[in-house]
Amino acid sequence: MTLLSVLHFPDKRLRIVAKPVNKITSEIKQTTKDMLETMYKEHGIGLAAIQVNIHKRIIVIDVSKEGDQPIVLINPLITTQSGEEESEEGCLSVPETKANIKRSEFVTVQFIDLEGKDKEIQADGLLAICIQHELDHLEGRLFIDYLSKLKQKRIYTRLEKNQRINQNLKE
Ligand code: GNR
Ligand code: NI
Repeated sequence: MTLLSVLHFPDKRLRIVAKPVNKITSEIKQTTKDMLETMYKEHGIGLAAIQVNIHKRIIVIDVSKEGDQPIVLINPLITTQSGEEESEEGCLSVPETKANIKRSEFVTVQFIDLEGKDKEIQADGLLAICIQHELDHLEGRLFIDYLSKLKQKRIYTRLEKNQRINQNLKE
């Protein structure tokens, strides 16, 4: 078991477009375990591999109250979406920031599971929102990209300093 460290905006590595997984190797399985452990430890409901500096199309999600219903999605693709709803989002990669974001209300997502089998989930509510938030990460997108330039600038100014301090601590 390994806790992974989560990249924080404005780290440019959060903008890298993730590559598909070709084969479910033991390394991929280990990565998903480490991601789940990291997500639970950070009290997140989802985590995309890019957030832990792994640029592959892997997502883990658990929106259950007890945190006992992990979902692993590999190479996920939204095939249908409908409706619209706005809700408050946060992101482990954008600390201390919340914003209302409009998303589709219902989504269907196709993916492969850890056995390499094709799967499909139909989601609504928080799961649907989380799936869309995580799929954005795979394209190098963050929820704050939907905000006005002014709001983005304020968030940047607030977080850029921390990022610099953290960088210096590592060196
Ligand atoms: O923990 C998280 N909570 C959350 C709340 C509303 C909408 C999306 C999310 S995902 C976020 C974890 C995270 O950053 N995943 O990428
Ligand atoms: Ni996020």
